[in-house]
Amino acid sequence: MDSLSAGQIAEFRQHGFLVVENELSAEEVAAVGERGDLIANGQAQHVPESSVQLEPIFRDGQRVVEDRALAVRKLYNLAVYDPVMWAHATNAKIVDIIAALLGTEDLKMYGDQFFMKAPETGTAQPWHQDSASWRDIFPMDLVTAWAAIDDATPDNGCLHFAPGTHRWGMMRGAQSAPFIADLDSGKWPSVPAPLKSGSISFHHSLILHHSGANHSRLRRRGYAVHYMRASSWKDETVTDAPKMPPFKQVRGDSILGRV
Ligand SMILES: O=C(O)CCC(=O)C(=O)O
Repeated sequence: MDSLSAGQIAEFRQHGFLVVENELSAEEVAAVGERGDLIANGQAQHVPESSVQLEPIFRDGQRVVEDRALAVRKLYNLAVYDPVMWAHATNAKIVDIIAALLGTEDLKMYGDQFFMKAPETGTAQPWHQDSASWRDIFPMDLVTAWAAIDDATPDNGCLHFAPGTHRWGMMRGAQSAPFIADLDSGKWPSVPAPLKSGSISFHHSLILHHSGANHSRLRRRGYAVHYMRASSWKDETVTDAPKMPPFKQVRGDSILGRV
């Protein structure tokens, strides 16, 4: 059976994102959630401390909390070190969908981020395009699988997407500011993407998206894995893009001279 219908692929191409419900089992979700908490608590020696980023109020000492998992904003570059996260990144259910959306079985992981968004203190993620950061990777046609570990709702800071904006090209700083103002004022439409735990949203690397602060008493953890074609090319002359660990093959073949 195909991982996605033709209608779902057309929806992704038109809107730049797609929600797939009930993709992960409760066991798969628990494994990723527990491993994320372990890493956030500094109990996984195989993951470097540089993969842990605290929320600003905990970083500058304004607030303290006993359970460090509740002070972490995000964890990143986990799957290159951790077998549980790598098992998730290579989960055939997810990779089949990525292969259908990117039109190839030759796939690499660009990176991964575990967004912790703790109750009451988890901060917002402003409107952005992922490829505006990953501007050394061409074509700018990567796909993120964002897996809900907890239920994600408008109240606890679920993702919001601006449908169709992945067709506007890459914009940075002043170039995107007027459109972000339009999104904030409601002049241009955006939609929340609430997800039940175990559901996954897939989004294009050029779509404008954001998430709100967590105003609730519930956690909103989400694990995002970013995928690209193995035929992608990295422009080594771009020096202000994130410094990433070597890109791991997720499926299929690597291609000489490419990422
Ligand atoms: O989880 C969030 O709050 C932000 C996620 C995001 O921006 C992404 O996965 O690209």
